[in-house]
Order: sequence, then structure tokens, then C-alpha cells
Amino acid sequence: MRLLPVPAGARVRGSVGAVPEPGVDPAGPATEPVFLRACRGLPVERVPVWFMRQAGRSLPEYRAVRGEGSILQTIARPELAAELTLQPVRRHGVDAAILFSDIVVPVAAVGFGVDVEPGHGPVIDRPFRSAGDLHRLRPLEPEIDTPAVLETVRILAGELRSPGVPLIGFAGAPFTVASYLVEGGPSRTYSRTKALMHGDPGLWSRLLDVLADMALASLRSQVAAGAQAIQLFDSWAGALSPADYEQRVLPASRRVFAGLADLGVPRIHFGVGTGELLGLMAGAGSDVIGVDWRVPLDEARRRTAEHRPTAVQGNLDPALLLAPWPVVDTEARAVLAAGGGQGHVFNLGHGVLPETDPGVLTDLVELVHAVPPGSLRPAAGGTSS
Ligand code: 1CP
Repeated sequence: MRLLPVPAGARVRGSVGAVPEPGVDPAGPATEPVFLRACRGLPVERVPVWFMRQAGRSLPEYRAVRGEGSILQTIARPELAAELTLQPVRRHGVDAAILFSDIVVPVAAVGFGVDVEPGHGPVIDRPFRSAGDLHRLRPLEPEIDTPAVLETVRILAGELRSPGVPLIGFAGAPFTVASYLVEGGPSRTYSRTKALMHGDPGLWSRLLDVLADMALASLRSQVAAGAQAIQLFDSWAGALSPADYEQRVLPASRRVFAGLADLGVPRIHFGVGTGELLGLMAGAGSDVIGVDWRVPLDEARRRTAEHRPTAVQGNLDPALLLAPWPVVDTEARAVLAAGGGQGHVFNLGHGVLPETDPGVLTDLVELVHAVPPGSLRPAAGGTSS
């Protein structure tokens, strides 16, 4: 497949619009993309925006080229994966691209026996049940085990250089990946996972350590190949009590963030339903805290202030994109106001729903870009407090 270049300036706003001339931006180097500056808490000329699951079934051009079968096969084709990553950048003019991959790619790559069923999610052939399963999770050697992913990152780093749109690399956090391995697939209760966590704490902590090493190796390799920021998805951490999270999950995630510190790229930490965990999650050491729609961003800043993350990311309820536009407009402006205009990366509270009208996403990007950050009241209890 031939990659279509990102047309200079078309919808890609990274290099057009109200960007100050080089050298006159008090925020620092005007050449640093607005998404990266927002992640670092620096002043911005507009609030940057991207969407979790921005690639995918909401886009007709995705359905046109994606084909049948498991997305693992798609991820194994660098030109196709790069094209799918670029589609939402071209269409919506978002301020960041997210690599087209999946959180189960590293465990699949070391041969644990994982597939991703269309419309369902990851499915494990032989779920993780006992200490005997640990040897099935050998250390990840990214250049050998996931060469296609790294080739995709390299292609994208080249394609995105001139529009100045950063690429976000990602990995699943140890808990969320462990939940798939132990449950055997998506779960509502995480009962087997919690039973293992409490029934055999030693094995649980060894499992999380192995998965932390894998996430770290994968993320470091993505950054080395050209990713300019990373996100650790602990999507299902919200299923945990604060005590379980703190004692049995947080240490492994903290190790992942600490192991990335020397790279100097913004590190984002995200989970769903994590309102009661935000303070603890901030203690894992990310630069940016991703927040779902249940907690307003100014309140999220208060809950995480002790650890001084440089930015918050979120948090419009993705379901609201199916409501009439005036609702989207009002709610998006409320998110912007709570975000306070600085140290805020606009996003949804979770991934784009497949039934979302892509035109609404494009209009939402325009709206976010049109609101001057200076007009947004400073967030109470912000990071400077
Ligand atoms: O634009 C993008 O974000 C696309 C890249 C991407 C990302 C960031 C994909 C492709 N997957 C992911 C991460 C991912 N995968 C997460 C963390 C983000 C989140 O919370 O949504 C999780 C939990 C998964 C696991 C997974 N893979 C699920 C969830 C299952 C569950 O437990 O409810 C599903 C449905 C998949 C399949 C998948 N991954 C990606 C796509 C485009 C799809 C759907 C493809 C298909 O239906 O065939």
C-alpha cells in the first residue's frame, strides 16, 4: 500500500493557524509542537486535542482499507498500520497521532497465545493460571519480537515530521494486561484477577514485574524509533480499591515510568473510572494524568496536586458525541473551562465509540482550537499551587 502524505496545512493544524513566529513565543521554542508544550505545562496558543481510538471504525476510510481478520495481522503490516495512524490526523487535524497497535502486542509477540477478535477484544488461548505460566512470558526483545511495530513508528516519524505532529507510542499497564491474561479475555468483574492478586500475592507481583519489564522495553523501543510521547493505558484500574491499587499494582506502574525518565518525552497515565485512584496514580510518576468524564479536570488537578503532574488530559464523555451539536458545544466548552487553558490536552474520557459521526469529531477539533486559552479561567488548585 502506498502511503498518502499528510497534505501540508490541509487539516493538519500543527503548523498553521495562530502559531507565533519562531523566536517570539514566550513559551519557549516555537518549533516544539503545541501538544508537547501542553504536556509540559507550558503556555500554548491553542489547547491541543487528540482522541483515544481516533483511528478505527468511526472512519469510513479505515473500514475501506482495514480488511477482515484480527487487527494483529493489520499491525504486522507497517505501511498499512502507518496509513491507519495517519487517517485521523489528515481528516480531523488533531495535534497528535497515536500509533496503530494494541496493548496485547508484546505478549502476543513473545508467544503467549493471544488474538484480538473483531468487535470483541483480546482472547487468550491458555489463560495465566499458575507459576508454571510465567515461563510463557519471556523478556521482550523489541527489535526481534516486534520489528513491524518499530518499522511503523519509523515510517510515521518521517511522515509526521513536516506537519509537526508528534507521535504517541503506548503500552498497556501491567494490571490491565494481566487482567486479560488471567481472565482469558474482556471481563466485567475481574474476579479471577482479584482472586490471584489476593490468593497468591507472590505470583501476582512476579507477573506484574514481568509485564512492567515488557511495557518498559516496548515503550523505550518506540521512543528510540521516533515516538515523541508515550501513554500507559491502565484502562481497567478503576475496578480496584485504592488499597489494592496502591499495594499490588502501583509499584509495577511506577517502575515503568521511572524507567522512562531519562528519555525526556512526556509520559501520560490513563485509566477509566479512576476518580478514587487519581492521587495514587499521579504518584506513579507520569507527567500527564488522563482523566475520564466522571471527574471534572479542575477537581482532578486538586486530587493529584501533591505529585505535581505538569498537565491533565481529557475528558469529554465520548457518548455525548452522539447527542445534538449544541450539547457537544456546551460540554466541550465546560471541559475547556475546567482544564484552565494551560497544562491541558483535550481528549475524550475514553475511546471514540464506533458509531460516532466523524464530522462531529472534526467540528470538535475546530471548536477546541478556536477557544483562546487565555480566555479560560485558571484552574483552581492548579499545578503552580
Ligand atoms: O487510534 C487508536 O487509538 C488505535 C490504536 C489502538 C489503541 C491505542 C488500538 C487498536 N488498541 C489500543 C489500545 C487498547 N487495546 C486498549 C487501551 C485503550 C482503551 O482503553 O480503549 C485496550 C483496553 C485494548 C484491548 C482491546 N483491543 C479492546 C478492548 C476489549 C475490552 O476489554 O473491552 C478491543 C476491542 C481491542 C481491539 C482493537 N484494538 C484497536 C482497534 C482499532 C480495535 C478494534 C478492531 C476490531 O474490532 O477488529
